[in-house]
Amino acid sequence: MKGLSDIMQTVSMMKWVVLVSVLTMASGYKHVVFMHGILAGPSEFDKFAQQIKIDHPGTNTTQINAFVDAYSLEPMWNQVEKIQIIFTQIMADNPDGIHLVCFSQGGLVCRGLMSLLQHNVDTFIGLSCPLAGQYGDTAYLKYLFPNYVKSNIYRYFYTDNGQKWSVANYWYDPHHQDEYHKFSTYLAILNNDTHNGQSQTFKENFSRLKKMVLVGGPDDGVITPWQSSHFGMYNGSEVVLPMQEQRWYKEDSFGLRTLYERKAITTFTYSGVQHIHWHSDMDVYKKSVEPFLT
Ligand SMILES: *[C@@H]1O[C@H](CO)[C@@H](O)[C@H](O)[C@H]1NC(C)=O
Ligand SMILES: *[C@@H]1O[C@H](CO)[C@@H](O)[C@H](O)[C@H]1NC(C)=O
Ligand SMILES: *[C@@H]1O[C@H](CO)[C@@H](O)[C@H](O)[C@H]1NC(C)=O
Ligand SMILES: CC(=O)N[C@H]1CO[C@H](CO)[C@@H](O)[C@@H]1O
Repeated sequence: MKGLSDIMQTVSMMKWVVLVSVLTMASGYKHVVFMHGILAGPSEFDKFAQQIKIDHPGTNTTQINAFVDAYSLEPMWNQVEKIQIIFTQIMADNPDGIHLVCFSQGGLVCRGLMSLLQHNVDTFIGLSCPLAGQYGDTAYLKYLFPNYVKSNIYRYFYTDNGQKWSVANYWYDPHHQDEYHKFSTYLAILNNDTHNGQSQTFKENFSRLKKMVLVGGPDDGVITPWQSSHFGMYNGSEVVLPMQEQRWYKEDSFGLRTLYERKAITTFTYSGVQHIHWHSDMDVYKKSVEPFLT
């Protein structure tokens, strides 16, 4: 009798296991990939990754474990080229699409991936990413380059040697546009500010994105101008112009306008959130992350 009840118990457990697997498979939540920011690593997204598994049971997540800490200062194209190997595998495992949540510099890594690859990203969420570049005196800049300030660091950043730093690759000095055009190997290419043979392919690939969620705020303290998180940038008078007034938006140089006209872009502005808190702020998560990861 004991044997039979054991068997019955095993059978009912197996049923339960099968049921759970079916539910997991049928959950339909897409795989979520998290990309960390500068001088940091995958653990930056521990909190959101844990929470999304609770809120959306069955969600599979990957926190990209590459270019961690000091390695995050390597040139952006090096990062994109290596991370695309991990990324391509995840996309192949998830033919129905994935979601991408990126923080700070990580957002520009993600922009590179989405331009370079025939990707299947459904939703890209950028948490305070310098998407239109960076031009500001910050603690990071002071720590890394103590002999420079924002007004003169172009002299180093806009050189072949300077471009060996990730930050230099997306440095956007509104007062030194000739040098920017001449030297920027990353942002100027992605924006098609510098003519390059791949611009059409980059645009087609980027436009595959179904939804883009842009998150930032005036108390960020690092991303400068903070509106760069919404694709805004300074003009030559250091007045911030929204994306709609940027040349690359008007000419739809990389697909941003295509997305906007498709009503695929949602922006969020939060006050009181400092840069290092975006990836763990539960209010931000509840309103701007969780609802989009379906
Ligand atoms: C989660 O994703 C990884 C990477 O694509 C894959 O190797 C793993 O099998 C997935 N796990 C589940 C439960 O789907
Ligand atoms: C920057 O934009 C402001 C507001 O539109 C304008 O007044 C100013 O002339 C612009 N500066 C340059 C250099 O274009
Ligand atoms: C990129 O810029 C060049 C001019 O420099 C232009 O011919 C080309 O059409 C642009 N590409 C896109 C996708 O707008
Ligand atoms: C529309 C599209 O997917 N265009 C290109 C994206 O990038 C790949 C290279 O990974 C090209 O082969 C595609 O043609």
